[in-house]
Amino acid sequence: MRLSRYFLPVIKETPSEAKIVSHRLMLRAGMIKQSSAGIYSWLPLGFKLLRKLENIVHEEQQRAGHIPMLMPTLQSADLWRESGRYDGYGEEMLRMQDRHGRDLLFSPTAEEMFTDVFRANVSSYKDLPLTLYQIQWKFRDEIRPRFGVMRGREFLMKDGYNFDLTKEDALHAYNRHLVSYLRTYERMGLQAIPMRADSGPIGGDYTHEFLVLAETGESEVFYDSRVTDIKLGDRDINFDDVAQCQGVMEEFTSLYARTDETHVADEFSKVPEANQRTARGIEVGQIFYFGTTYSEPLGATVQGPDGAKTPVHMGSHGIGVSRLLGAIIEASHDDKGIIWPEGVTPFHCGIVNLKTGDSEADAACESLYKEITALGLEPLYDDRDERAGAKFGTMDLIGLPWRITVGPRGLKNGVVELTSRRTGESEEMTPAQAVTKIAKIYAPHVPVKGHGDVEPMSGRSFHTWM
Ligand code: P5A
Repeated sequence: MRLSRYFLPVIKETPSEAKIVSHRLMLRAGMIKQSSAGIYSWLPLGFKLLRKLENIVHEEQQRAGHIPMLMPTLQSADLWRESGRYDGYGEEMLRMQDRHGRDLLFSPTAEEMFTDVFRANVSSYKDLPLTLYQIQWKFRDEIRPRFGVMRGREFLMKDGYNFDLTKEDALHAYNRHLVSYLRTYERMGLQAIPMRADSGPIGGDYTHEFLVLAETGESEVFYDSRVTDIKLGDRDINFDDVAQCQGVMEEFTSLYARTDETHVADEFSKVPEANQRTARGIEVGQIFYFGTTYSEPLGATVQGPDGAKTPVHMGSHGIGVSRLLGAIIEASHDDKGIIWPEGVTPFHCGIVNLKTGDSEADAACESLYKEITALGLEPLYDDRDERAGAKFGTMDLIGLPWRITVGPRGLKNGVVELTSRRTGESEEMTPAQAVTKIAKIYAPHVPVKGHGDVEPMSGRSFHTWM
């Protein structure tokens, strides 16, 4: 993308309404614009990032064997009356009527809808196990929407629902989700710690929240510091392997780690004192097992091997996709702006032309642009007729992890400069060396067909399907 042809309305001033750094930076970097309280327009850069996160979530969901689909945002109140949640859900549910006076609601979650699709189409245990998911907008009329996309009223969620014959099978689905969520967050450059939590209006006894530690987090958390040493890394996971998924689950959840809702001071005191930590965290996901809470009232049954009809065991699992953008920025920024991890960056590198109009500088930038694009990567070329300082400021603000700076003086010696946004370190090299280095940096991040056994969406490589 050439910056002169993009739409990137960056803001110089610090927006006064934004209380936390991620909200400030998302406004300043031209990613979002508030439309009304807790509701945002996603400008091109924000939209591109949202799609990047969605791609990672899709890939990891499908790697774990889960099947994507899409539900409507508006749902009939009758379904929610069947489950008994319509009256109980309270004021967070946005309710409305159509012209015929029928009650509708904007989906805050979709347990009922998925259970309805299931009961209409599945009747035998032979079709199980089954996990369906979507990435779709949700609406919760939060009493205090705040911190930008962190606590929005309209927000993007990945929500998945598993249907299993037995509790045991459903607990494998629970563990499989826990492992696949860990992979998802790690690919986004985040450490999200699974913590015991409260199930709230979703219900059930088994639930874990995933928390990213950050001072600006809304949840108070208590944990054994040794949990932060456990990483999934690139170990090989077979998501059908019950014992392996359970093993990973136990490894990540056996140390004390709880949100304030489930915190027990007595138990926490048994953690060696040097390891006791109290901190704040951002909830970026939550998984539940709730058995037959929805399948029983909605009549979602299957015929078991013995011929008897039994309600299916279910769970649901959510990732706050739009909130994750805020969480990544909270975890990765400095006083100049955002620092995107390579796995999610909206453009792979910036190209800054120090002297637009200089024929040599222009030509060198053009060929860098072409060569990097030919690698299947997306550079952002600042070809505007602007001061170098303004160009650097924009690149630092929007946080591309790598910048190639091209100017007439360097070109006289045959070199350009490659700068890391994270460390600020620069290295002079030939343009060809810069291209090779960029290719090497992104080699593990370029999604190619045959990545695991995941089919790219709509037959195109994931990073271009938007
Ligand atoms: C699981 C999926 C559920 O709704 N039903 C379907 C279950 N879980 S949850 O924990 O309530 O929400 C899942 C994730 O969505 C994000 N989230 C939000 N993000 C932005 N603004 C909000 N107001 C908001 N509310 C929830 C969180 O990341 C949460 O973990």
